[in-house]
Amino acid sequence: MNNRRSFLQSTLGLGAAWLSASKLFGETEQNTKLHERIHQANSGPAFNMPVVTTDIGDMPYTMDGNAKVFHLTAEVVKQKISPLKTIDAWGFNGSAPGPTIQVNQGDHVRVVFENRLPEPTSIHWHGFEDTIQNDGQPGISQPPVKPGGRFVYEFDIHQAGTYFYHSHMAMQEMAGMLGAFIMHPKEPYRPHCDKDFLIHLQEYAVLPNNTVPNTMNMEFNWLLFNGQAGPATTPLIVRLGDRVRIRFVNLGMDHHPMHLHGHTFYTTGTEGGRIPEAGWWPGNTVLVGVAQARDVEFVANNPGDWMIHCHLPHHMMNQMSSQAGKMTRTAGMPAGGDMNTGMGMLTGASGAPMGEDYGPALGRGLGGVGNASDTPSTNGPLSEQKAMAAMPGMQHDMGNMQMGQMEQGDIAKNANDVPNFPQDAYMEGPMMAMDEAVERPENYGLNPGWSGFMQGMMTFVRVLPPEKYDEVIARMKQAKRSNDPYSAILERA
Ligand SMILES: [Cu+2]
Repeated sequence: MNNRRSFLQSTLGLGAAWLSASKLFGETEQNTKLHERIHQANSGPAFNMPVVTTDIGDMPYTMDGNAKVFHLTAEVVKQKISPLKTIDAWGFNGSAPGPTIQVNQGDHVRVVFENRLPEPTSIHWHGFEDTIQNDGQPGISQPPVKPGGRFVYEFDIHQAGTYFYHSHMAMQEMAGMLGAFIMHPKEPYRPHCDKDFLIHLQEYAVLPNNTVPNTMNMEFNWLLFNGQAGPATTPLIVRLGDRVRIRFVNLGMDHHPMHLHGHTFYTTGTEGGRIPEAGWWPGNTVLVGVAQARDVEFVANNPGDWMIHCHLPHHMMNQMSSQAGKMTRTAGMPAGGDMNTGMGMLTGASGAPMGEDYGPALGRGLGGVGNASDTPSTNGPLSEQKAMAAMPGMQHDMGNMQMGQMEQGDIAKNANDVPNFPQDAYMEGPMMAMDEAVERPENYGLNPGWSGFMQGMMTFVRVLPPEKYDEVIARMKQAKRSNDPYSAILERA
């Protein structure tokens, strides 16, 4: 709009606000209101709100002279990604993704990196305009950092925006070795945001009876925000009227169209930093491609518990794939196979995932409901009882699940005669609810049973009226969590 305004101002001598310009150009009233909302909120003194990375938190630093010193350690981490699943990921400082580093434009930053993994690695600083010596390409710009080794990276920060750090070795990256690096601008953006959140988009392929992500697999069954699969993701808590920024970061294998309910946002930044205001574009879905960041901003003016999620249907589920073969009926993936076997491409070879002895069972059973060939797979059961019987691993872990009952009338009497039944009947609903298992202050007051309908890359933006907001914030403070990712907001509340 700035270009158009200055064009009008210089050629027509109009000193008027762009609002009158929009009338001149006959834009719709709805568009005008939208622009007012996004451009006018928070006209007071601007400041940089610290970024909140839910479920992950920040990396602490110490000062050495004028240098901010961070200690970044690559290591194996045991991470609970859902009440039903704990995995062995490779991450940093105890989590995967690693904690978020936050610095200011103009800072001098030193990162002391230590490798506690059993193989060489190095850290790439994604998007940094710095010297080649600090770029972290193993074997090219620096020697690989051996197990037990260290390497010191040193930066003068002159950029501003959403940047990343990650291993520059592909499989390590897929094992969880990634994190965010926020450079706050010297001159705060206007209008400033009251809340600034960061969400890492990540996917893992982990077999039902296994804890180790298969970094070669191209089919993913765990879809995560900040290392958690819905409903274990922590909602973004905002006060009605807040101006909110969300920074989506994608260092995975798939692209993710991120969709927000109930609001229109503007895309205001990329992995290359801030977009000039005239270039912001509106939407409710933004595609976050691999290696990209998308910063979106909106005024949270519509109260409610609004979903924010990846819109790829398979990314709105957990364990949606049996991967290959009847994994629920075997002790797990045969170990020690060659690469082709491991990729699940072979048919016919004894022991291969798609071999005769396993039978084809990708996805749901296709043999017609109720006939003998429709053997239980993770998403092809015929009844709730059979669904549970077909998932011994889940049953085993199900102590905390509420297992609400399906009600009479939930399933039509002739359901088994209907082509394509079941779709979501035994995958989403009260029997999948685990409100208690994922209880936390941020979930206070959600619709009971909500968790039965939330899976994969999903959480809420909870736009709360003042009293409800204060109640939730009070509960978050009471929880007194150490290294609380929300501390920047709690300190200001
Ligand atoms: Cu997705």
